[in-house]
Amino acid sequence: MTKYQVPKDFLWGSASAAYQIEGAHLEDGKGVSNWDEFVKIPGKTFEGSTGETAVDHYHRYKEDIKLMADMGLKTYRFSIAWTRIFPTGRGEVNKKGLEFYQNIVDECLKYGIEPMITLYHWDIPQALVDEYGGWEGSQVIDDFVNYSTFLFEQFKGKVNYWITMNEQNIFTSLGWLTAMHPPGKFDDQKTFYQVNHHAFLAHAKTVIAFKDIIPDGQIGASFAYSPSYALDCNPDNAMSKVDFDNLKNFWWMDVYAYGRYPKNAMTYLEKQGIAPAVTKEDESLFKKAASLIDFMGVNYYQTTVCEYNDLDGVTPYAKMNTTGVKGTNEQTGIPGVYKTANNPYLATTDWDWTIDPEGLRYACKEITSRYNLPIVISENGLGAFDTLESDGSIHDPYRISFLEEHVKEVIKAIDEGCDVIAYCTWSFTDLLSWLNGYQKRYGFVYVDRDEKGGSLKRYKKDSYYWYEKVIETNGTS
Ligand code: BGP
Repeated sequence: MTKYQVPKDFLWGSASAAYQIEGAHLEDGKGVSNWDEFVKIPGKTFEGSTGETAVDHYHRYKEDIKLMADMGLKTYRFSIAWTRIFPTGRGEVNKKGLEFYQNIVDECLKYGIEPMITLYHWDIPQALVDEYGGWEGSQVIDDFVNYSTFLFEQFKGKVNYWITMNEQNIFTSLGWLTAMHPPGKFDDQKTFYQVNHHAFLAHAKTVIAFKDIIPDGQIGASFAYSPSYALDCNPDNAMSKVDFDNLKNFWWMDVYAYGRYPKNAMTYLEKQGIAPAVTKEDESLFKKAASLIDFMGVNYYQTTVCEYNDLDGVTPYAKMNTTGVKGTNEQTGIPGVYKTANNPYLATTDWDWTIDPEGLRYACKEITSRYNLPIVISENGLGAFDTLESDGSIHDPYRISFLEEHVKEVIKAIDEGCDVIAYCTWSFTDLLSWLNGYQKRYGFVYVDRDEKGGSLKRYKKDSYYWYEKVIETNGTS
């Protein structure tokens, strides 16, 4: 593929999340999560799609992991549903739930696949939401640490790679600003920042506890990183990029990696009266955790173009294209700070996401120069409509070329000094897209189902064979 060298032990992988893949939403003692409840609200998901059955990974995990093994996958990133372990958030362990994840880990290890566990991929026990508002209550910090340390004890010696939070920036923005994720709150900025502060503390205390239990293990958080470009060299537009980065990127990454909030962003929030309350003890926990993390997890899908926003009415609450009808996304922004713009140089997907492979190298270089940390690319992929042919084949050249271009940029980033240790595509099998239903497909393996259901039979797409070759040749073909 390229002349650059990928380290021998590079982790070529794929990722998933419990609610999007497992199904069996109330089976074997599992408790109710915020998502189990949220999807019942009419109009919240695409055509009312839910993860009740999802793609039935709960019952078909052996078949799915065998497909991974046949492909040669080096790592499988998956999340644990908190409600399978502690159905109401804490207390007695649900043995069957724990057994399910033990089986997944053992199945991976059997084939030499490195398991990579995400502790929180957006499904909090509903009981904790009812009790103290979930992430809104500071009690969540100890409950999360209790849940995480229990898992560290269970899996030490078997699982080396751990991710505390998946896309804290996304689940909090969609949950407390745009009302598109649970708890479905709109424009609640003060709570948004407080919720984030709780999540940062939960992350920090978890990282500190981890190092006591699995000192040789690797831990980090996965951030949805959308690197930004200024629209042009107009100083107002250039400044809007700086402000965007401080408020929308570094607000999270600086806490993970430096253990502090970016000062300019904090000053802005203080002026708005929406800054979180930060104690001296919080600051020292952040600092300690930042000194202990092993990598920055990056979920990369697209870049953002920033333009100065002269109070023209573009708000953070723009409509998102959740239907796959091109051209239905609205620009977003913060009045007086920035607004987003289309990138005239780049094509977009059917869901209006810009396709920017070079942006991934840009992300890696920015992280390397700013934080000098190893990088786990924990998600990257193309959501598309796929067609199952009558002979059982799925021809997805668009996915192959999307991934190929991104992989090339990862390899170039390595060549330019970035310590990228893993690349996980989103996703291995098709699965539920939170807001876009089952029609938006990401997998190497097609699952025969739509919003209403289906046979759930698995079929290899052309991209499956392409990635198999990439892994086999360690990125050289
Ligand atoms: C990330 C999430 C994943 C996954 C992916 C694709 O934000 O971590 O869970 O959903 O994006 O997004 P979508 O399903 O909206 O296309």
